[in-house]
Amino acid sequence: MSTVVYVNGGFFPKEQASVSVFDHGFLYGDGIFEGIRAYNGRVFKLEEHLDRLYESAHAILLDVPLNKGEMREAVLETCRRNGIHDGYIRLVVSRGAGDLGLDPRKCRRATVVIIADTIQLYPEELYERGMKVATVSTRRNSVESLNPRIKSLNYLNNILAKIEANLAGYAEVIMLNSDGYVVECTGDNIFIIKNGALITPPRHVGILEGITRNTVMELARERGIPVREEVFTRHDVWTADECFLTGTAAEAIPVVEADGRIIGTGRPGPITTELITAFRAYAQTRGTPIYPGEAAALPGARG
Ligand code: PXG
Repeated sequence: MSTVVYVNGGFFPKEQASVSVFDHGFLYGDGIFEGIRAYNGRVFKLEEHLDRLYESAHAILLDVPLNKGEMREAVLETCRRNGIHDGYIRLVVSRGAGDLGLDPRKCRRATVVIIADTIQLYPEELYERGMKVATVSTRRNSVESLNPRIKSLNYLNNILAKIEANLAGYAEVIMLNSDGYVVECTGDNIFIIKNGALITPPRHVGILEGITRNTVMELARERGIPVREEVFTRHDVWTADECFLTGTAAEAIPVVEADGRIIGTGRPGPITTELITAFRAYAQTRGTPIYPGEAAALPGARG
């Protein structure tokens, strides 16, 4: 089945799917997006992704030309037309075509693009052995200038960090905020485990409030694992019992070394392993059915 892309209400073969070069998403990174997963014929946490998208839109005064219900249906229909059961959905809303000035009021109508494709997974070996990370010198955007809670099309901050990661040979890297606290990675949230408690930075210090993050925190609480949202430093990562990252692409992935310091035993720890197992089971059985007829035959509920 060849890929078709949703653009402003129509479906186009991917070679013909295009937007204007005057779109302010292209000219200025003025817009927002979501990266969403489908597992086993269901869109994972679709409502949470739609809520975050519309909150980002509200924060940048962007009028999304579809309401949430229409957007939900457009996402599901894009999945259906591409025969997606397990895959990755990229939902983009940009400011739309305007002139060469940066004034968003010149853009008459926002552009909506939905791509549903398959996803390249990290090798399973990395989940079994754990990954090594390092801290980069590029600081995460400050809350006062471009709040990381807005999932904006302006990802240069993260890309600069990713370039540092590539140059140093790391798959993912830790970013600090301007106060020197650990906040997140280029495309993942970070967790440490200390004395049996799960700790992650609070959302006001400059993070994207990850949907995978929130799911893992909920799964931990259900299992009686204490969960705390607290600021911490690199020292706390180096001296943690366990560490892992979460994100739509990575799911939950163990970290066994940071800045050359071995974390815990140097192997994925028991709480990390328990939460990764729980997350995978949860993701396989929850979500909005793409093909309602098929879903009736599967266990689990919408949500
Ligand atoms: N922090 C940042 C900066 C992100 O970009 C996350 C945390 C995790 O959030 P979610 O809601 O996904 O748990 C992200 C998400 C990609 C890709 O292609 C990146 C993300 C999501 C999907 C795909 O690199 N980043």
